[in-house]
Amino acid sequence: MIPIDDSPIVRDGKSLILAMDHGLEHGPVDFEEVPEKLDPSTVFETATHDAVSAMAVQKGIAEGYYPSYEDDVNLLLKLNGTSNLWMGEPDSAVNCSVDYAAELGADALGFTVYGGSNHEIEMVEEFRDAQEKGREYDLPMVMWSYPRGQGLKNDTKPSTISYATRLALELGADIAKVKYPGSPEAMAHAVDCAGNMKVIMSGGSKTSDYEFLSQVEAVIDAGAKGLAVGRNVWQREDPTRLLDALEKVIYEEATADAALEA
Ligand code: FBP
Repeated sequence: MIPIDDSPIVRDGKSLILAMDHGLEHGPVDFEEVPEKLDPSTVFETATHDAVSAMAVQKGIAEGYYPSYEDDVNLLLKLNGTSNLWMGEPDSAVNCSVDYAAELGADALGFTVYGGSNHEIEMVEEFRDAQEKGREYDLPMVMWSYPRGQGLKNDTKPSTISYATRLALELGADIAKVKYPGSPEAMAHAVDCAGNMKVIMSGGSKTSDYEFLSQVEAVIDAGAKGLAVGRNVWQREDPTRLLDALEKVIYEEATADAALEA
């Protein structure tokens, strides 16, 4: 296992990863209400906030924009991804090699595994290659551990999320990013199932400041080590205000109320 606490993508044992791979995963629809965010530079600017420990992007965005931000932003290169145009059983094409991610200046790697998909076997084999190659560069691996497919589509039930964290531990992830399983108790169990591997919560679609911060507070209380978030930050008119509050809730373990009052 990589000494993950020494990684630049971890601050005081926690991480706040700003994700912006939505143009591939969901399509331009996620930018309809914030068309200015179609320009990736605007989100890289947001990622310069101290609360953000890494920005997760696909290869093309890294190639085109990261050179201007490499002094101020840590790069998490997402190695696979798939579009919403794909209608088949959940799968994710490997779009970037570990060698090329390292060449682009990556500080960490990201990889989706859809446990339960008909493509699980191939995805896990691809994950194996990326994880082992990443070890040669000391690049930590963040698994987007999203069981889905067949009878499991978009499943967030507690037993599934616990399986997602355990699967990530056993396959050699350094951090597992999972959906919220519906309650702090369920998140605490998912964290227990992960052993000494860090679990972070996936952001989800935009909610109110209070609702979102309260959920983050609850998962931090449950032992999660942070967040990988996209829309809940960059779809906001003032992402900095929310990042100021997230910094308090995640790294200082403040309550949502206290973070919003400050
Ligand atoms: P959000 O916080 O906006 O949900 O982003 C996190 C993320 O994992 C992104 O990296 C990715 O584009 C998206 O969610 C995928 O979510 P889903 O597969 O559920 O549509």
